[in-house]
Amino acid sequence: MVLMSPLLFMAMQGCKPKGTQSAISGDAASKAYVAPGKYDEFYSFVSGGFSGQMSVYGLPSGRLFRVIPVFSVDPEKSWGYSEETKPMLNTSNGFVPWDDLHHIALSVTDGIHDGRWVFANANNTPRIARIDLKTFRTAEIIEIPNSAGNHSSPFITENSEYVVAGTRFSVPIGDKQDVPINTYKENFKGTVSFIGIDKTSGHMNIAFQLLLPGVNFDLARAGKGRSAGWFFFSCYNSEKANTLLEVNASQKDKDFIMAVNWKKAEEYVKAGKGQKKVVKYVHNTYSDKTHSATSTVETEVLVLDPTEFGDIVYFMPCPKSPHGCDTDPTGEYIVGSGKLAATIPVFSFEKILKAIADKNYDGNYDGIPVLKYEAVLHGEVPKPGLGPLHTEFDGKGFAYTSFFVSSEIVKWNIKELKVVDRVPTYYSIGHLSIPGGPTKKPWGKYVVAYNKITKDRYLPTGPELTQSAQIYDISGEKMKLILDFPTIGEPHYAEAIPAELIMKNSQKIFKIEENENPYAAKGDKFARVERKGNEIHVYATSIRSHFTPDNIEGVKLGDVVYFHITNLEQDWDVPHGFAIKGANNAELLIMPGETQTLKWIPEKVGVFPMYCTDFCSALHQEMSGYIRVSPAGSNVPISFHTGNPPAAAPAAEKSK
Ligand code: K7E
Ligand code: CUA
Repeated sequence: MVLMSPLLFMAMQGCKPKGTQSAISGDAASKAYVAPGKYDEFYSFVSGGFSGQMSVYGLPSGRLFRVIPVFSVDPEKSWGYSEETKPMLNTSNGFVPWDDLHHIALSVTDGIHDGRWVFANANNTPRIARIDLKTFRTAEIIEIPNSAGNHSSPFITENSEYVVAGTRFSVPIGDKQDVPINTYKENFKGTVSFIGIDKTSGHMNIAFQLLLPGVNFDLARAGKGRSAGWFFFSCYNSEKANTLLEVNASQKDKDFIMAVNWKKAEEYVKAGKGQKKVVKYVHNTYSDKTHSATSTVETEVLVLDPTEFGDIVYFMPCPKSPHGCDTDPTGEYIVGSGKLAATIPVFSFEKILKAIADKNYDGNYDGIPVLKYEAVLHGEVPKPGLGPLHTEFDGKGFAYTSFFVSSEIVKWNIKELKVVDRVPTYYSIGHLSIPGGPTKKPWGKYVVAYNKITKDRYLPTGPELTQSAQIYDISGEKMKLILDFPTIGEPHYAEAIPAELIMKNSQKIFKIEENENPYAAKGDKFARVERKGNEIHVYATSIRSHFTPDNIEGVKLGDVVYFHITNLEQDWDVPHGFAIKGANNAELLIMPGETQTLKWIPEKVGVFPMYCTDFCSALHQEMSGYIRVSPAGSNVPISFHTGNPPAAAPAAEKSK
């Protein structure tokens, strides 16, 4: 029988704070009020967890603006349903229309948000996505080979040189894949991948991977300022357990924070070091010119084994099963949040450098030097709370740590390691987010709690409840709760950025003359229907309030019909939709100047209505048409029109 410590038991359960009614004081709520027609001060990008999506809210109002499909399909926008977007969800395991999205990383220049892209991770089938903030659409997805449970990801370097992706689960790597699970200790390895980002286009490529001991990598942060050439990763399961991890990976008093000198690793890569390993992974990009995605199979990745170099990777002991690993705005302090620890250890970058220079080691772990805990420690925050998870910063010398078990946010002074304030959260907070909190220049003002448990906070909706987020004003000395707002599930990390950094670049339309989709009809006169064997290609246009063509005949059972719809509008906020009765995929939602394609395989003989699904004008209900499907072998010729029918309708046909 396995005994469990009371702390471990509570860590699993979470616990309710005393006095569950919210303590909203005075006019606090007015701080979250954004009057009708007024804009929010910040955009907040919130991970969607097991929905595979990302959602966009305004702060401080908590209003929902957009749900962006990332690793998910979305019938509203036809993401993953239209022929143009399907390749975005291609992987080495085929089409994967779901994932578990935990973390957000906004692009930065000189450590400050620049509003260009937001990156997100897929845990389950390891991938990183880049979303273009001009269009709020997923522009690129790259699969991460030699990884399993891509949790420690994506985290970004000070000038967006790299996003990193660390594997949560260690796995057998290389040719020998079919091994007994109980050979974990000899055969299982961890990796972290450094994914290069092109400065202008944002395009990603896997620059190199580090081959590492078989621990679980949990979270990470890049250094800043003086520590900008370094990366820090939290690791648990240094026990290398492969079964009943809740007990077997909680044995040691300390696990590790791993410090990586990525500038050094980069030098070795430039000098031609490392080994190219053959491995298949998929890389998908979406073009706003062709309005379609391309999926490419990559076959090679460069792997560095840090034990061959000795000066890339170091382990720092960290109590106990660390989850969050966060660097303060100066880059000097690294905060480890041991979810089973009773303190918060804070490491000093200066001391890390000194300990390395002095070779102040406490032996090694699988050939990687372990730095002495006391030598690298700035200090511990004593008795801060129970179950620390994540830390953000306000840029005024304070850190804010979330505590899952004691269900609170604790504000503490980084230099003096003193707790200065604490507020309860409802309930069991996971991540927290301060606008600019992970950057060199936090914008501050608010901290948002993303809670793991909702219980009695909202009207019940059956067994599954909405998700519970809470906004606190942090402009004064004391944190003040100003708003509860529900979110779509399940939020983990979020990042918020001043609205003007994104608004100024927001795209309104796609220029029709720049549309390079090979199936575009850039004007009514190009609208047509063509047969190629059993494929019917409908090149249609949409404009308020009709389709051209809107009457189509000559389709037969056994045909595959492709509706290529080009929206000719050139005004902001005039999408047209397209749907056809019996289609077993989704509608299309086509932005001004864009072309999208719906594949339809008719299963029945008859006449099928099609219509615009987006209320676009006073005559939106009139925006419709018909397509006729005849039996296989019928002699109905292809014909199409809008308005006046063709002069000569086939005579043989009329008598039928
Ligand atoms: Cu703490 Cu996956 Cu970032 Cu959730 S993780 S809370
Ligand atoms: Cu177009 Cu409604």
